[in-house]
Amino acid sequence: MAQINKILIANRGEIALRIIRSAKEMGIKTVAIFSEADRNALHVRHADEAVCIGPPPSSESYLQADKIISICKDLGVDAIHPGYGFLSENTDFAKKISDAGLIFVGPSAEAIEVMGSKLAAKNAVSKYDIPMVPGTDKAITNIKEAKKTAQSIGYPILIKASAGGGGKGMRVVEKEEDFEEQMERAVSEALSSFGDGAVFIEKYISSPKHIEIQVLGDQQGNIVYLFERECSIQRRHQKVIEEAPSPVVSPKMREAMGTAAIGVAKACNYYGAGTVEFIVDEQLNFYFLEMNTRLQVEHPVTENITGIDLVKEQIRIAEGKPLGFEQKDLKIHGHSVEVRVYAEDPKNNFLPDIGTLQTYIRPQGPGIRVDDGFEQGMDIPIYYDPMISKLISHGKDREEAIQRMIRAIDEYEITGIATTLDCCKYVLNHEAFLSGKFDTNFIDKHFKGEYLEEEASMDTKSIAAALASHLMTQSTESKPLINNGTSAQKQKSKWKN
Ligand code: MV4
Repeated sequence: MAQINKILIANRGEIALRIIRSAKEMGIKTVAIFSEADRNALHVRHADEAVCIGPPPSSESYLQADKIISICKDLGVDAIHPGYGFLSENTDFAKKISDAGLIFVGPSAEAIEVMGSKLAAKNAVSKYDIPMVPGTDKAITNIKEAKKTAQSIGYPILIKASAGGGGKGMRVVEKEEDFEEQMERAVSEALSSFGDGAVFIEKYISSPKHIEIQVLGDQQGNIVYLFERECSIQRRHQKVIEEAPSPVVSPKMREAMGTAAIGVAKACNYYGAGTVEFIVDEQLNFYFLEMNTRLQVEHPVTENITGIDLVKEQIRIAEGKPLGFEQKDLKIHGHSVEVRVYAEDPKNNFLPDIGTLQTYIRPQGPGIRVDDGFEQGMDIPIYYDPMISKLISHGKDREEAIQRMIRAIDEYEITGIATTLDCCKYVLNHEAFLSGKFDTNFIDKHFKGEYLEEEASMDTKSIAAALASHLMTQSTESKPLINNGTSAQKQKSKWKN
C-alpha cells in the first residue's frame, strides 16, 4: 500500500479545482500546472504550489507528458490525477507515470488501451453476457460480406470507427445502394482522424436514450456500481443536461444495467472510477456502447445521490486501499440535475462566445452546487473547452431538483458573455423533459434559438405594461421600477433568465 502525500493535477479549470479540494480534505499537498493563458486561474491560486508548463495551446502545455513527469520529480510529487480530457485516457501517459515510479490516479494502462478501441472492448466483454447492438465484432475487410451482414441486420445501419468515440467517425446508411460509398468515406475519415481505418457496423437505433452507469473498482478486484446517469439531453455529442437517477429506469432495470456494467469492468480488470455507456431503445432494451476510463464531467450528480466523493475514492483506490463499502451499502438519496454552462450563444447557433465575465454572481441556497474555475472579471480563454461552469441541484425528488435548478438559473448572473443558461431553462420547463419522454434528439427536435428571442421580447412587453401602469397610478410611495443599485446590464440578464 502506497501513501500519497503530494499530488499533481494534470488539468485546468473546474475539474482541477474540484480535485484540489478533495486532496486537501485528505491532507494531501497539491501541485497545479498551468499554461501562460491560465496564470490567474483559480486552480493555480488554490493549489499549494503551481508551475507554468508552457504557452497557451494544449499541445504545448497540458498535453506535455514528459514535462509533467519531470515536474513531479523536481517537486517530490508521488501521484498524478489527470482529470478528464487532455491526457486522462492516454495509455502512454499512464505507462510513463508508472515507469517513473509515480502513481497514476486511474485504471491500469491496459484497461485504458482495451476500452480505447471499440472492437477490442467488444471482444473483451464477449464472455460476460453483456447486451450489445446487433452487428459485426470484427473490422470490415470485405465489402461484399459486410453488405450481406448489413442485409441480415436490416437497414438503417451505422458504420462506426473502432478508434472513434463520442460520435466521431459515425455514418448512418439508410439503404443498400449507399453502402459502398459511405463505407469508403467512413474508412478514410477514420484513417485521417485516428490513424486507424478499422470500422464495423451496427444496427442503427434511431431515437436512443443515453444512460450510463458509474462504477468503482479497487485493486483487490471488488467492483460496485453507483447507479445511472441520464445523459440524453445533448447537442452534437456535447452533453447539456444530466441527471441521476434516470426517470425511466425501474429498480429491476437498474439492477440489470448495474450487473452488466460490473461485467464490463471485470472484463478489463478495471480499478478506479469508470463509466459504462449504454444506449437504450424505445422499448427500454439497453446495449453496451463503450467504457470511459476516467472521471466524467457529470460525476457530481452521482456524488449527490450516493453521498460518495468520487475523487476521494479514486485517490484511496490509487493508494491500494480496498473499497470501504459493498453494493448493499449503496442507496439512492433523492434526485440530482446538472446543467453545463457553456460560453456559447444559443441564439446564434451555439457559436462560441469569448470575452470577459463582466458580471459573475453564483447562485446559492439549499441543494445548489456550482463547480467552476472562474471569477468576475476573468477572461474565458479561447484555447480550451468553452465550459464556464457546472450548476448542480439536489432535491428530495425529481420535481424538487428541477424546480431548484430553475430557481438557481434565475439567480445566476452572468454578463459580458453569452451562455447556454437560457437554453437549459427552456429544456427544464419543457413538457417532454418533465415527463421523461425524451431521447438524444431532444435539442434538435424541440429547441430553436428564436424561442429565446421571443421570450426576451415578451419581457420587453411586460416591462412596457408595468411602466404604463406605474405612470398611470403615479403613487408617490410606489417603489422605483428599476433598482438604482444594480447596473442596467445586470437587470437585462436577470429578465432574460
Ligand atoms: C449509436 C447510435 C445509434 N445506434 N449506435 C454516439 C456517440 C457514441 N458513443 C455512440 N453514439 C451513438 N451510437 C447505434 N448502433 C446513436 C448514437 C448517438 C448518440 C449516443 C449517445 C448520446 C448521444 C448520441 C447522439 C447521436 C447518436
